[in-house]
Amino acid sequence: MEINSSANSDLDLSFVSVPSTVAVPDSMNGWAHQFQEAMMKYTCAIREVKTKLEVLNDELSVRNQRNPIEMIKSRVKKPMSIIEKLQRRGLPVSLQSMMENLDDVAGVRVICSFVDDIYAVADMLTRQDDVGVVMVKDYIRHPKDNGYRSYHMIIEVPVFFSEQKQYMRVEVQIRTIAMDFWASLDHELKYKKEIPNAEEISRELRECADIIAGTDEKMLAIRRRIEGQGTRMDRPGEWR
Ligand code: 0O2
Repeated sequence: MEINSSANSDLDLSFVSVPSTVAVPDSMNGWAHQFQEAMMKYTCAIREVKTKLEVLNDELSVRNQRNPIEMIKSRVKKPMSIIEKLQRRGLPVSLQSMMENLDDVAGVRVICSFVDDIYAVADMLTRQDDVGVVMVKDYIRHPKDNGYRSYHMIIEVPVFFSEQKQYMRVEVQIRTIAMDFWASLDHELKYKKEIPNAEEISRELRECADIIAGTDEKMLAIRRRIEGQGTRMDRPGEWR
């Protein structure tokens, strides 16, 4: 009998994007220390959520011989993006304002193979009694006009620090590999200042988003047909 001692080996790919030194903008000088502490707390919240997801993935991969999660990425929002978002929303630029108003300072992105895995992971997370769901945006059933698809959740998790328990908000984005590929390219293009033929590119990206959605649907249907014939997919995509 073979026992997989490292059911979660695929998630070795996961990483937390936290810079070791954070460049603090001048406007934040007065509260640099508190800011650093807040970022540490958000990083801990990310770790809590990642552990929950890794546990779910381990359990399901042993039970179903299939990993629902391909990869987990995470990041704490960069100080300049925090300031930009607060200013764009006409909110005060302060630590308190950030903690009260921004739900995506801590972000976890979960990349799944199939669309049904997305809903299964979201459901399992929602059912955990220490997870509070603050908001859900289903951009898969209701894609954005530009074609963006992903399942977004704002959740609140308790984090136990030395002196107190603090509820921290984390944005969890769950999407398929294909949706992630599309969103990465879209994101990259958004940050390019001068794009020639921007309108045509947007139209083509929209077309790609629809093709990708169709492919995701087909892949799921194929998997279900294979499973329906009693053949279990033996860790698809695993490099053996
Ligand atoms: P980053 O660098 O990923 O953190 P907002 O648009 O942020 O003011 P809201 O309600 O927070 O308002 O936005 P929403 O719709 O919940 O989406 C927030 C995040 O989803 C974005 O974060 C992106 O990560 C992702 N997202 C949403 N729409 C798109 C899209 O059209 N294309 C791509 N590639 N990603 C999208 P940030 O803060 O924009 O950026």
